[in-house]
Amino acid sequence: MQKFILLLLITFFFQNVSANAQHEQMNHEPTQPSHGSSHQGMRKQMKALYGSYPMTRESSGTSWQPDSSPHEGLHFMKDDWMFMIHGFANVIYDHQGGDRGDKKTFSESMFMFMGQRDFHAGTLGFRSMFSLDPLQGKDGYPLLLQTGETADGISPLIDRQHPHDLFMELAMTYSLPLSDQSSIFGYVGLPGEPALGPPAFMHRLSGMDNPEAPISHHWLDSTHITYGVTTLGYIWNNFKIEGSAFRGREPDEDRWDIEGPELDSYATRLSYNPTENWSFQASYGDIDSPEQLHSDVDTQRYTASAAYNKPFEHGNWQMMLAWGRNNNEPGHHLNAFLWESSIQLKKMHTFFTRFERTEKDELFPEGDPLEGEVFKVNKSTLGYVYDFSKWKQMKWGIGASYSWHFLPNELDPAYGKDPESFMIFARIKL
Ligand SMILES: [Cu+2]
Repeated sequence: MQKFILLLLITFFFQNVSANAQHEQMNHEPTQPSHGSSHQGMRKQMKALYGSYPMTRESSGTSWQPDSSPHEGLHFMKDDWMFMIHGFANVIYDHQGGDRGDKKTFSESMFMFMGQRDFHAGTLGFRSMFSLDPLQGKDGYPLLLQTGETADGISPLIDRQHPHDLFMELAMTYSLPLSDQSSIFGYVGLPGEPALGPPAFMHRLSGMDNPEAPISHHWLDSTHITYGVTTLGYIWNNFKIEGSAFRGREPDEDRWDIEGPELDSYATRLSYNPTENWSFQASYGDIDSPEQLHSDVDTQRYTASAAYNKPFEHGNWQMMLAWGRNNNEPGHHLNAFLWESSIQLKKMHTFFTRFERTEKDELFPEGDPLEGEVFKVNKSTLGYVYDFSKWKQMKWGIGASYSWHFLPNELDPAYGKDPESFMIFARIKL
């Protein structure tokens, strides 16, 4: 069964990569993604929240992605307001292999509702985002090598992905143009996303179709749900510099509530979109006691990422390369690298890959002889989604992903030799 799925994925992948290459050859001048003509008219009226650039540049929180990224979700106007809704729900069968593997069927979802209007000389906006992930139960879903957060407030989650909170973002924004090319903006969220890291994985096109959370999540974008965020930023042309004060502590195991804000941590980020297809960011965060179970440890986080998006006649390609480093004080200084890519063809086929290399020191629980040891672990994922029908803006699809884990030999007794995993899923996407 596993071999069969794998073979299917690989066949599809290579067939379409070659078909894709042919497309590119036939169209020397690749065109922009095709929006309907009514859409085009509307697009002119739609402004970005924080500055005078295409609204497709804006991703999660106050982060940027390449301008040429396709529109997501459904837009509509009412009086002076423009609204956007966007979301997905997956039902997933998860099979994680090896001695630490486990199985589970669960759902994963995200729903987003945003609005904006002109207000005095600037743009006022709100952003809200919800997830029914808490239905997964407090211990989330099995995911080999994943670490971070807790299910019970006593022991850490190991080889499991924590569920996201019901309230992922409730934020207000305001931006004021200073000239044609520049603006200042403010963002306040409870919860919200501070100016740290690349766009969160479920919001970047290169990562959103992959049902698995990255194992480098807590090196790159784990602050995307933070209870208490204030950000101030300045945009000049294709540059953005911003600073945040936020709560360092990650969300606790009660996933249904809103936690109290605090502003004990700081982050700053520089973003640059030199052309419509590229987006770069570098950021630094001084995070106060992020982990409930290691409350004496502070983390300095460095991240840098490059995202590339390329629309072509019948599809779109996006990829991202990212590096994250956690300097735990006291503790280890640990690096993570991620490369991911997603190709969509004819709005029907999506092929995605992700490669990660992460230094982990939390793979063994307290009391284990290997507790606190650092291991360099690698994971590669290949996946495919087929969206078989579309009703209005709603897409229905089925997909699968397959992952290989390449581990140092010292981990063999715990994990078995290089375990493999897969997920099969059905989804609705708006
Ligand atoms: Cu997360």
